[in-house]
Amino acid sequence: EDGYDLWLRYRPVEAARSTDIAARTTGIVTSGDSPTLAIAVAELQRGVEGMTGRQIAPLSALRPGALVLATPRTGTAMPIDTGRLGDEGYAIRSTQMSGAPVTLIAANSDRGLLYGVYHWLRLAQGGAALDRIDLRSAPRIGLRLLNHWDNLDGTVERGYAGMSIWDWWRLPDYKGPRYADYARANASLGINGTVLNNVNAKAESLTPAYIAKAAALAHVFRPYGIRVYLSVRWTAPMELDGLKTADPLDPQVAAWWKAKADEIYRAIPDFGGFLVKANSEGQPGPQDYKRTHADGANMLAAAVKPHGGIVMWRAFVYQHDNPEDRAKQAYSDFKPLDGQFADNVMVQVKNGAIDFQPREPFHPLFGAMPRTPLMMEFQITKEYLGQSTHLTYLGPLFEEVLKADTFAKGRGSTVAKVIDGSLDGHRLTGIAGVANIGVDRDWSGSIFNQADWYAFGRMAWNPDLPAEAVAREWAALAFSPDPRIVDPVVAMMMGSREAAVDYMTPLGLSHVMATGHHYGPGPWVSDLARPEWNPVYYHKADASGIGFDRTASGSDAVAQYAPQVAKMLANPKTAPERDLLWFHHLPWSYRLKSGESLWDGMVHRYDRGVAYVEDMQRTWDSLRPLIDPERFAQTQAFLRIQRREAQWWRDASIAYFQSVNRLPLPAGSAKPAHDLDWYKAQSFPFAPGHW
Ligand code: BDP
Repeated sequence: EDGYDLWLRYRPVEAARSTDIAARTTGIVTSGDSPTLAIAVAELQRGVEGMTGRQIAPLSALRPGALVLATPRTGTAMPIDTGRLGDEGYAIRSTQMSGAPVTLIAANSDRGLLYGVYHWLRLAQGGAALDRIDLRSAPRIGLRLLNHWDNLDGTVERGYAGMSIWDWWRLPDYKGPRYADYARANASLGINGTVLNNVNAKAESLTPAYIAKAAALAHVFRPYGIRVYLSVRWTAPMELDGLKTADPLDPQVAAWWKAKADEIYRAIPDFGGFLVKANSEGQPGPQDYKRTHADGANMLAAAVKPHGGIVMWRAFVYQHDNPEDRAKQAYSDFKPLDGQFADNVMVQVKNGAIDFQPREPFHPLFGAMPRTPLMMEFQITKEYLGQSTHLTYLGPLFEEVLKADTFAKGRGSTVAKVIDGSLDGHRLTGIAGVANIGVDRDWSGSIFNQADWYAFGRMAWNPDLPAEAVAREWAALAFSPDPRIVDPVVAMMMGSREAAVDYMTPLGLSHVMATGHHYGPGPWVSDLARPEWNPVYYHKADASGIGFDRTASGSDAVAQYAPQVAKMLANPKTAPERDLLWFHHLPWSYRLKSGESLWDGMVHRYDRGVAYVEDMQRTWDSLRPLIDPERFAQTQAFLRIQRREAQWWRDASIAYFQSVNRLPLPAGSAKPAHDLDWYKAQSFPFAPGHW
């Protein structure tokens, strides 16, 4: 058990359960012979054989206990109406066909059948009853994508699970087995697209040689229902073919992109489209030519439009020398462009307005651009949440954001409804997760990080799924449905992200991580070239108080939210306490809802975060008899690292803020282990993930 098998482990089940599964899998009835269907059948065979030791054969006729895979095309008379399942949905039902009790998986496409098969296998592995199934499921969001920040040299930006799984050098000739395993894992969650390369893109990914490499991957992924997309570098026409400009309104530039799109589609007929990071963190873009993001996006959109492609244009922008609060800049740039984007453009917005912090209020663009389909961008890789070793399950973060109410059209205008298109009637919908995948045997840098990939996929399919239900599913699949494992593991997971918030950035603090690699605390950093790169810019702590005033007396970022939300946020008494210092600069003596002072409350949260990790250690240790040794030992060692680093975060933060406010610690809270200079002197020149 080294984690390679993810949640598709199919380990032997106990005798009674095995008999039960066997009775529902006397054979497989299908018709058609597409590669996708072949994968579905092979997966069922693999799963059932793994769980029961029995091989199941394809049947030519119905038999009691058969598994039937059918679409309306196959001509099978089905007791299921597939009408509203769309292209990717499925239904599974325990039913009778020709007098025989069977399990029917029905869909409108073989892709839908594949998703249905994975669902059935999830039930079988997860210990669910298999004799009375009656369910229907269709994805709420159309494009469910991973974004790989993988570089052509094999490194991964913010990757903590080893090098890239794309072996660009040996592609297209050598297609290692890992590519199909990758596709299989994604298909099992309903992920249907992948952006292969880093948003900080190199022009070379658009050369004929690299297009051929991408095409080889697309070929492997296609039967799994996964399309490939590419990130593009804005100045590619200049860098690759010597054009004098990358001005989006220049006809030669548009012609270059059109020809490039045609070339890509010749190699990859179902190519998904382009992802673009432009005019952001030093990347070139249309603003370099005094054009807007819409001008840029629409020019690319025209190039892919004849082929059915799309453009995902990122709203993660903030400008050098722009004195405006960084949290406001994306909205300032994009809100005025609402209604100006072509109909095959989506604007991809990070969940919060700064950058994937342990906690951020939802991005004010959600709900503010009704005429533009907005995509969600979550970060699955944990750049700011403990990287590979901390156990910080992201399901609750995803859920918190998706459920947040924008009030754009009154109460209930949740972020989920913005991105699933229902709020504003968009048919083009999408969600992206920045992948946490690398060549590590366990794919994600730790066993528990696999749960974040899992949760992203499941919640992309259904953004209303509660994080806890997803954690239960995952724990049952990753370990065993045994409640003696699932209950404590889920309990650990569910509070783990809040614990990281507590020991890193309590009460709405943000971006206090060390420079560059973002590993560990650096709240004192104040000497970086751009003001908004410095932690002191974000916390604004001084002798009298702490926090970023984003009300009317400060940057007025609150005004970017709908009026009800803005009003609620503008008052420290009504703003959620968890976001307090994001929106308010307050005296250290400010009274929290608990009655304690802001400073005491901060310290108590740091303490609570550390204590939570200790609790997780105790829980995990108690599970030793029930967990396989390799995964037990990895998690135990990582929790030890997390415990040490939580303390480090707490102590360094307290030492620094105390040097600013000179206040005593509340009774019962221990002094930091070292003085502030010791924390400042720590350096990590080879910390992974920032290349
Ligand atoms: C930040 C990362 C940086 C990425 C950037 C982005 O620190 O490495 O390039 O976001 O999303 O989180 O473009």
